[in-house]
Amino acid sequence: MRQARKLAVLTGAGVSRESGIPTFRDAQTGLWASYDPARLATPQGFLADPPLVWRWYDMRRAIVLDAQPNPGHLALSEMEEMIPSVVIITQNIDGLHARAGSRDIIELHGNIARYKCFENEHPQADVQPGLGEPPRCSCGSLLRPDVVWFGENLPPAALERAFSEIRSAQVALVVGTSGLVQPAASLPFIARHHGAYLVEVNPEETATTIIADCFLQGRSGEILPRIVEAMRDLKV
Ligand code: BV8
Repeated sequence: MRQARKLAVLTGAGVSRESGIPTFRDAQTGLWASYDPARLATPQGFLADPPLVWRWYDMRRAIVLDAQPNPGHLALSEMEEMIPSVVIITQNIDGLHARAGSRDIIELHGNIARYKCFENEHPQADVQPGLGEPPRCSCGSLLRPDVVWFGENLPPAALERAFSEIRSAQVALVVGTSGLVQPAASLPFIARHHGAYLVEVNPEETATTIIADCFLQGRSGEILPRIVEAMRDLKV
């Protein structure tokens, strides 16, 4: 990593776990325990019950806005001082990489703090919290969170840039993702195919571990700062 010109980092929900944001694998709790995220996070789920899905995102947004970047996010930001080019490709919608100071971030699945309308994707800035149901855009369409739902295409520019950056990275660091959701999950394979050294950080083995050159088993909030320390100690 110390010699890399470009480091590409792919992050999933696990990197925000130590900020108190549950991952998709974590069981839903409280009044949401009986709902399946994979069904709520779909256009069909939203159209079937707009107030329900709107309230689900309100609840998640409150957790996100209350959360702080953890040492894992901060370590990724510090790597920008030691490696000429660091690009963060994230599946997360919580905005914590930006709040940790990372400067080059590709949000593959959007951002829970942004809104757009369902029919025409008109962006909508200030939406009153706690409405209990989606307000309407000036065009009449229901507002929704500006995130990518299952069955929806990723923003083409973001996906194209992610493929391009991962192809030209000397090192790819895959942190906190189960590697199950496509097309993000194909990025580590593309990195490997283009000769990148693949490092994975996760407390558990995942679908990516089998192709990793180096699997650092543990929590990202503990391992990523140790990688930064090791890089600082290296006199290169
Ligand atoms: C697409 C935003 C083309 C919303 C998310 C049938 C019909 C339609 C589509 C499909 C289909 N079959 C397959 C598909 C494709 C589908 C897909 O991949 N499905 C999977 C489930 C099989 N993908 C899509 O639909 C994508 N679009 O393909 O468009 C298309 C169009 C039409 C029809 C077909 C194809 C869109 C996918 C994006 C969905 N939106 N999020 C929201 O958040 O509400 S995905 C959401 O779940 C997250 O963003 C994230 O990407 C994913 C969860 O993955 P992870 O981030 O990896 O989190 P996870 O909980 O899984 O794992 C956490 C990891 O952290 C674990 O490994 C754990 O060990 C680790 N961990 C825990 N603690 C720590 C830790 N790691 C480090 N430190 C710790 N402390």
